[in-house]
Amino acid sequence: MWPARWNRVAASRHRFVRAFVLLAACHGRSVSAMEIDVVLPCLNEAGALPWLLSRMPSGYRPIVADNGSTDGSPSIAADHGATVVHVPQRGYGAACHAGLDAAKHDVVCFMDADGSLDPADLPIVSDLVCDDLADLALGRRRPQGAGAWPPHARLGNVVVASALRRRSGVHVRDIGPMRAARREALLALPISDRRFGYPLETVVRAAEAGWRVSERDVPYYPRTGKSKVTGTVGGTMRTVRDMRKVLAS
Ligand SMILES: Nc1nc2c(ncn2[C@@H]2O[C@H](COP(=O)(O)OP(=O)(O)OP(=O)(O)O)[C@@H](O)[C@H]2O)c(=O)[nH]1
Ligand SMILES: [Mg+2]
Repeated sequence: MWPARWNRVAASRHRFVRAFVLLAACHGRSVSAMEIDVVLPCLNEAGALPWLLSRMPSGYRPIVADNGSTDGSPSIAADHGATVVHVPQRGYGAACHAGLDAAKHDVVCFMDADGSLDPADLPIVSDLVCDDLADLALGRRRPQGAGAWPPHARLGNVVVASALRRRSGVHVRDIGPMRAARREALLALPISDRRFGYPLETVVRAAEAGWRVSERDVPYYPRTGKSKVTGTVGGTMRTVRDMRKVLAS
């Protein structure tokens, strides 16, 4: 007969091993089972990629999901050690989703490839998931310096966040581009948007699935290169349209 005491010893050993694996994953140790994928949607970000990819914390594996760049972004990304996924379908969400499909590790992060976020800050967000404090962790953008986040984009974000609160009961102040979650759980969410509604739909579907959604402050810098979305009227209107569609769904 297996003494009950041994069961207790085996159970506490299991808990210790699991805690070690989670801890090591969060701090980016170099064992492959403890690595974290970082999906970087990319459309002509050649100017930002070298800095960005040199700033990945150890254990964070960049996947550049390229949306048909014409400025050499894919080869720059590969030269700087990233896995490159070529995504024929245009759209921020299409790029994010193809990167997620290519990810292998248990925890996956997302962030823009335009130099507006520092990869060194990824653990601020991913630790919430690794430590099992959240199922979906979001980085709340805190602008650093003038031009990091234009006033109309900030206002739009406040409106979307309060509409999300009313619709889904999720209390977040920003639907930001830095996110972390567990890969298999994310793949199981029915996210259909493939454009700029993708981050919002991720939060909406996560809330519907009963996920714990949390946010932490992350610094937000002026992007490298020319603004494609928030700095243009057309880009802003497209984003508003995509997000309204998600909120109405
Ligand atoms: N605009 C756009 N960005 C894409 C696309 N596919 C991938 N991306 C990438 O998605 C990320 C977010 O797009 P950004 O153009 O930075 O959008 P934004 O942050 O809302 O606005 P700006 O930085 O002001 O242009 C960047 O890393 C882009 O390179 C696409 O089809 N359109
Ligand atoms: Mg940007």
